[in-house]
Amino acid sequence: MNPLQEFLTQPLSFQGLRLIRLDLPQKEQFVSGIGVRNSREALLVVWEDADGVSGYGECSCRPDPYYSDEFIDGAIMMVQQFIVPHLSEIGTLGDLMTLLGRIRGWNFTKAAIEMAALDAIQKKTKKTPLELLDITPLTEVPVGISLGLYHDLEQMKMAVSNAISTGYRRLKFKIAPSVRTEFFDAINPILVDSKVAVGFDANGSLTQDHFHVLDYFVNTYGSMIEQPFAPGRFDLLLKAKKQFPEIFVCYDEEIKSLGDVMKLHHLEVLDEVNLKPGRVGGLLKSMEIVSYCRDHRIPCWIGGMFETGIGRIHNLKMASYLPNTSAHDLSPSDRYFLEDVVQPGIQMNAGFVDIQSLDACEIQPEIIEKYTTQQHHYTS
Ligand code: OSB
Ligand code: MG
Repeated sequence: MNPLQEFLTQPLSFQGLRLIRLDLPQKEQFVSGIGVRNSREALLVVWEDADGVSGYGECSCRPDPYYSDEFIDGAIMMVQQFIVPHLSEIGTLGDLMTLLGRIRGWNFTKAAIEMAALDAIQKKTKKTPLELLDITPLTEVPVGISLGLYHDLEQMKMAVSNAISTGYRRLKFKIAPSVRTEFFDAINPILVDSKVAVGFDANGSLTQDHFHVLDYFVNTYGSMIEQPFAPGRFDLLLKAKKQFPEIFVCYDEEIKSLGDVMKLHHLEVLDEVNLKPGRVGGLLKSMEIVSYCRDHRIPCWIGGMFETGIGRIHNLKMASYLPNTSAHDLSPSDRYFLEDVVQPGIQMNAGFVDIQSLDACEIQPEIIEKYTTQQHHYTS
């Protein structure tokens, strides 16, 4: 039996499943090609096993379908109608993976259930499938920040100098057709001086009419451009690669499976992967992508969805198994929320999160309760 097959035989019992919807106030408004956000609606999943152990997961899709086709109300309905009715039949982790594997799509939802179940297993056995990657994990994970679109230059300058002085290893700027390139002309000296790595994320907002935007960022910075076009527009990717041979393209929304990674790789348009474990259906699926990227020397880093501390800690642990990455979009808690659901919040020191320090971050039921807007409990 291969090691993963063996891991799937781990016993997993089902007693109850809780879905908890929260609305967490953000520290600051965040604007991107997707929309404007002032608070993070989040969906927590708690797996309760027959021995009274609770595993925590998070479904990190947005409340609306503007990043992916999943959205929170849909996720709740998916769990209620197609997952909960079968949970009593589960005896092993493999049984759960079979149940989830039958469902097409709904990756964030499936990932959250898997995350909660794996958390329960880890609490009992101290085992994580990540160990099967045969990689010595990092003790400190390098972190980058994702900065929104700015409509005020002074505000943008302030955000950039704060991010640099906080120690972030990479600054990723949201871009869109409406982006003010003259703002970038103005901050360029600050970026050059700081020598910090930069990247640009269009969230799929550019079309054939916006090649001048690409031209500006490729020629000014020669840096990574994340998801320039809508997923599936390989024609535009091929055209951009031809027109700007030095362009370095990273994919986010485009990649929902290992097959998507392979297709882009075979098309020779894949320079880098932003891996969001939720977007590809969970940790086990992410591990296949991590292995493929390692075998083919494709840079791969972990992206974020403004998760609460619960999802972010799981993502940071995954990131520790990517030893050659310059930065992940996994900022500390105080970057996002007035109050995170884990306390102390996730801390960053000089641009790194210490993995061991995460053991001190405890889930706070009273903070969860304070921000809960909706709750469901299903029992066997
Ligand atoms: O495109 O990476 C993205 C957040 C929500 C949806 C899409 C994206 C993002 C981010 C957030 O950029 C990064 C983070 O969590 O720090
Ligand atoms: Mg992105």
